[in-house]
Amino acid sequence: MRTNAWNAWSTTAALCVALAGCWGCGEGSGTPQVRIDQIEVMSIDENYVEDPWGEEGQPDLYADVSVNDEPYYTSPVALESALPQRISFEGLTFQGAELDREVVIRIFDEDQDSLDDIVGEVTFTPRDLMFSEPVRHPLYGGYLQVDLLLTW
Ligand SMILES: [Ca+2]
Ligand SMILES: [Ca+2]
Repeated sequence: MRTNAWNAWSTTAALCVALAGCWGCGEGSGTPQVRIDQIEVMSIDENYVEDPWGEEGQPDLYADVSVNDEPYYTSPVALESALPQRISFEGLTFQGAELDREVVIRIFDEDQDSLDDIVGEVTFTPRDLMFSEPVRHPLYGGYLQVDLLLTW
């Protein structure tokens, strides 16, 4: 009888361990985060050019991301951009406290022979996206429209 009781106890214990293990797994894969694979620049103010000689050809767009005014990420440059222009964000993620901070995306035109021109900026708070989990989320800043392309 003692053996049976012991078996029953150890079976229960094993079950508890299995359930606890399962909960652990769920937590691990469900880390709350917002992940941006790419952005798509949909429209810009054509009069952004700051250089007196104007821009030759198409702008060379890239994005500079900051969180609470701290530099966070700089994207690759899309040379000779034609709108709508996709720019890789390489799966940029926001987690933890970052979810509630203000994220600013500034779009620049890279210039080899002068300072890069600022095209415009958009802002968002990552947590605002977590309720609806959109695959595409448009952001507006004046004439600028930048769509976030997200993975959940
Ligand atoms: Ca340029
Ligand atoms: Ca310039």
